Amino acid sequence: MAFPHIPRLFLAVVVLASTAAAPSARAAADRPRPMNVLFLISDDMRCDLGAYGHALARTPNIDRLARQGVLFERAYTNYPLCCPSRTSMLTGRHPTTTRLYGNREWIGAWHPDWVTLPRHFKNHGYTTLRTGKIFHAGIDDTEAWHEGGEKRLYGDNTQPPPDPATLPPIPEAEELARIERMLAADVARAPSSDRWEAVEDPAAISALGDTQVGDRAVNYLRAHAQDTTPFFLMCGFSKPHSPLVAPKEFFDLYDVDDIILPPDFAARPTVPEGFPRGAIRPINADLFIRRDATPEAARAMIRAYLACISYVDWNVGRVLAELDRLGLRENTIVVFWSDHGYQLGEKGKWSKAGSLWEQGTRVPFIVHDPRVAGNGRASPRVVQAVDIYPTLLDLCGLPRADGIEGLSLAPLLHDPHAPWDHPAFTVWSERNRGLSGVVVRTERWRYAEFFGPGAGAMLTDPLHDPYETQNLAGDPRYAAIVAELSAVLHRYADGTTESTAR
Ligand SMILES: [Ca+2]
Repeated sequence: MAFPHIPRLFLAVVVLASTAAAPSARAAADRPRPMNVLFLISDDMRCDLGAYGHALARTPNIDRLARQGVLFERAYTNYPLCCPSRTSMLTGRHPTTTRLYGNREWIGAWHPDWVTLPRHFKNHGYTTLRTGKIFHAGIDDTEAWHEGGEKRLYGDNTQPPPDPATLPPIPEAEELARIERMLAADVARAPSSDRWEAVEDPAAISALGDTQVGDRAVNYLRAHAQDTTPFFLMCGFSKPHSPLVAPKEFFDLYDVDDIILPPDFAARPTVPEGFPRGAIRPINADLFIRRDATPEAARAMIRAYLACISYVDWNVGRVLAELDRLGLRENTIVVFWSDHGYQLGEKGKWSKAGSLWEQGTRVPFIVHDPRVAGNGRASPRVVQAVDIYPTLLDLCGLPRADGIEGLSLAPLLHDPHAPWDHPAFTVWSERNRGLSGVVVRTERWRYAEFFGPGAGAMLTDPLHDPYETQNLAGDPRYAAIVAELSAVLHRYADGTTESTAR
């Protein structure tokens, strides 16, 4: 059913209006005006938002959107890295199908017949508008947009990665030697993005990337508010991705002395006792790269991350304010989503890359469709990024594109507590040889397996152990849960995992 969520009153008005009209006019009147879509994306933002219960985060605009729409409490990325996550979401296919695991690949080179989300809307009469980071920096479905498409800089190699089943396993000794070389590398090679900065100069603030992304979104809304065709506007902010640069006013919202470090804070990446080595990469990928995090430096970095979140919130706020000012809210579906989560010092990790932990995989996800009955409520159900594509098609009454693997979340937008027995899956590939880790998330449990070097299993209890300090996978009391979730995990991942043969 395409519109299970349209209020009955609305349908009644349409029916009454149509009975008085001439047959040809009636056909047009029967058809509700297509909904616009405003899809707001944040980069590397975990659920440190007021709406998600964070004690310090100042995010009034996203919080307001959450009160207006449906907030998903358990939404997960399918891959904790920018381009693979976005490629999966924008093609409506799991990473086990895309097999795109890196930041320099363009899915269209491997699968020119796959229709991306913006292209599907373009093909069905929408004006498609892009501002900011959508697929990835240097990667774009250039032809999918009426305005804002950018030249691709990477990813025109048409060769997808080889089938992992055809590759020999990496010997453990070789893997350990690789890690040793990485750890011994020159610290000066850490990128300049490993830092924070509070910007004060007004001209510099105007020139910040996300300020410009928000300006462009506002300008698109003004230019297309009166169009007879609906718009599909994607707006991708790049914060709180490193470097943590934001206007000083957002740093001033936080006192560094209020920042409390996580209970499993460590100075450097640390595999907790009893967990598989593959669960934590030995070197951070975003912040504190090849350098220890002191408690003082860690608190300053977390404050900067929160400042960047408040800066994104401010940008989101002015785009939504323009939507309201133009009277577009009632016929626009607004989505807010982040491409993956992040670890801020938990287990010594400062990144998302390789994180199959709750902090790395859980994302903020809010949908406001003015027509649905669930608005103003939160959904505790487990949903995943691959569901976004089919959901938007369903809400907009567009046909389902071929090959789409996700599920429409329209039933949960209508009733956020409706039965929904679908786990979420997040995967990681360490060397682009197949999957080196998979986690399955149910409402009750998190269960992961790691393959190849550092292999092992972990079961954690997010209800009683939110920082995931106890691995229950080897505890006989949980053997039945492990067996059940392992079977679910392998049904999902079979044929794509790295060989564990020695
Ligand atoms: Ca990202």
